[in-house]
Amino acid sequence: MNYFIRRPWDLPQSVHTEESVYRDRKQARRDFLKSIGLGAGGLAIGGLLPGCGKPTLEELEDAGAVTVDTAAYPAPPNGAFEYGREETAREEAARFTNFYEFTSSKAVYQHVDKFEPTPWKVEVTGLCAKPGTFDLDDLIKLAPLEERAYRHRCVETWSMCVPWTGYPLHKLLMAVEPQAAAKYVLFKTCNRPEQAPQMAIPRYPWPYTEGLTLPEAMNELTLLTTGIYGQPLLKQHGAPIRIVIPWKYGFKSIKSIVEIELTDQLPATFWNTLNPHEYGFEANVDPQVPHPRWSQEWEWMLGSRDRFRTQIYNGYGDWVGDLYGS
Ligand SMILES: Nc1nc2c(c(=O)[nH]1)N[C@H]1C(S)=C(S)[C@@H](COP(=O)(O)O)O[C@H]1N2
Ligand SMILES: [Mo]
Repeated sequence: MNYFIRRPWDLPQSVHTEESVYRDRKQARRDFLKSIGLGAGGLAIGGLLPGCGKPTLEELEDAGAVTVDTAAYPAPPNGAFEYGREETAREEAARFTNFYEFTSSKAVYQHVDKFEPTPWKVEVTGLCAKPGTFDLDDLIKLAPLEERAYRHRCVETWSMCVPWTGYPLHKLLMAVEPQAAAKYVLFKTCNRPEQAPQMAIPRYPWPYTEGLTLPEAMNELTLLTTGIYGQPLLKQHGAPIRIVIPWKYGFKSIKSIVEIELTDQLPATFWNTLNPHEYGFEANVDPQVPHPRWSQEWEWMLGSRDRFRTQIYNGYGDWVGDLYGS
């Protein structure tokens, strides 16, 4: 049997089509439905198209809210980071998310009701002197939380500018004392098919995994993240704890992690396992390396749909260029 597995880069047409063209097509579709006497039904169908019937911020936050201690929020901003463009509206970021454990659509907030991100533990294992299992509360206290204004670039060409709350992952890695043989860091998302509907579909290589080289994981930019917009992460953003790696395509920024393993083996990753011929392990943002099916030269912002030229390392070359000899 042939399965079609929808990946982050298998997009609804709206994403790759100029918005004006797309709107025209939508209007043409409505006109057509009207012409065949399906006007009202046509509107109902139209309501299912992306961009129609937007949920309110309150609805999005209600759907994704998590009961955790909010005493540490908002954390002080780290002045070293600026977007260089406008911040994405909170509701735009919260309604358009990628989280395949729940759905292949962007409306993840509609599918997270059963997800229980508390209590939560993260196990740190493998090639380190002090492996351990950390409760979320202990993890949050391991280093001071700060807020960082980061650009995020999805491999699908959308991008956003959001303030994350967290601390550099190197603080946790140093606490467990990596051994000399450790070359990579493997991250794993929780495995909860009873709470995350799409995890019950076995043709995907669950649980979602991602990986970095140890120097990438130790880089100052790699953020262990517990919050967004000055609040704990919503479920759809990867509550209660995720990694954010702003110079790599978004699929590297793995959500709702339960395990971090130091290893000497190149980690197998979720998307690479599904489709080895598309993006590789490194997945640095690079306008010169097209996706096999589209160019990466441009990106568009959630909400405003403003277009910008894609920057090498998503504009973070000063921070990470020396990892790659440039
Ligand atoms: N576990 C898990 N992590 C994930 C994903 C996912 O499907 N599952 N999607 C990735 C992709 S493709 C992107 S672009 C970012 C999106 O983060 P956001 O939804 O908070 O904007 O999460 C990444 N982390
Ligand atoms: Mo993505």
